Amino acid sequence: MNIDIKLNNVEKIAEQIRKDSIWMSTRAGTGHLGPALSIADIMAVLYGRIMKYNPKDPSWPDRDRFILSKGHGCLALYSVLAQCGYFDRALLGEFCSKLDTMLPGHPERKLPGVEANTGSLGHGIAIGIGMAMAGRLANKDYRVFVITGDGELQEGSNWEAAMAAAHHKLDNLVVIVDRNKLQLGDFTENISQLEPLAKKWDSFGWAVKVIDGHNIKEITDVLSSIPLTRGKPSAIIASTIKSKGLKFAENKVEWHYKVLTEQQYKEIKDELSLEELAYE
Ligand SMILES: Cc1ncc(C[n+]2csc(CCOP(=O)(O)OP(=O)(O)O)c2C)c(N)n1
Repeated sequence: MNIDIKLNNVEKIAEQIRKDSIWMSTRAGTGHLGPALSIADIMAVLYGRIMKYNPKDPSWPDRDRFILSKGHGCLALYSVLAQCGYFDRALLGEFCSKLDTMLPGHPERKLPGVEANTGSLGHGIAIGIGMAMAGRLANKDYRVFVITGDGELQEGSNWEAAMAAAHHKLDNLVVIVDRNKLQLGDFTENISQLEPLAKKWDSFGWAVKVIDGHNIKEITDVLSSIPLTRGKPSAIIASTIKSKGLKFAENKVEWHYKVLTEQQYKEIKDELSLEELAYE
């Protein structure tokens, strides 16, 4: 089936990702909220404007593939998949609700629309390489999009994968680095320096672009011009703010794995037009 679905209001998709992520994590009393909020705008553009997919046929062979390598940011993925119609929105209420939930704290392929089980950091690019090579072998023109964290890039496996992708000239592979400059317990540059990050990707043979990861136009422009260079994989370093949209949590390390109290939720509920926190 050749269906190319486009949600039409990308700003609204991003806003809904933020609302759903706050709602799901507060309701469950757990989850990685800050890491989901930093990628909301990128996810909205990918699913609203760029990728081709068919929620009615999640395994459609010609679909573009998406891998959330920083699997802990899955609140954003769950929201956007629900918005696309991969499953009923009511399922969002099951986030981390029981052991065998379809929406655990890290994404699993049992949920329609999830292409890879992730959460153990450092594997998404290598999985993406496999998909990109399979596409080429099958003469398909689908693209593979991978979002990694910046702290995640401290895993050596990423650089082994980066070398392989360039060697195989995989210009159907796109890595988007969520450059929010924070990792689990500190700023990345205090733990293990990543800069000059763009030069690193360039020296590994990738075409590189640095963008503002919250500017819908910039994100759209760069993702509309893939491959950035023919014969090279593309690396997009998206400058973002961890917890973007939740003012008091923005750029604060402790919001890596912190959620709102019910009281805090009530206080911001009207300002952000959030849903009631219903528990049934
Ligand atoms: C292999 C592995 N080591 C450690 C962890 C624990 N862990 C979860 S999130 C995280 C920090 C990730 O930081 P970053 O990639 O910058 O993502 P951000 O949360 O800032 O979006 C760590 C170390 C993990 N999930 N996998």
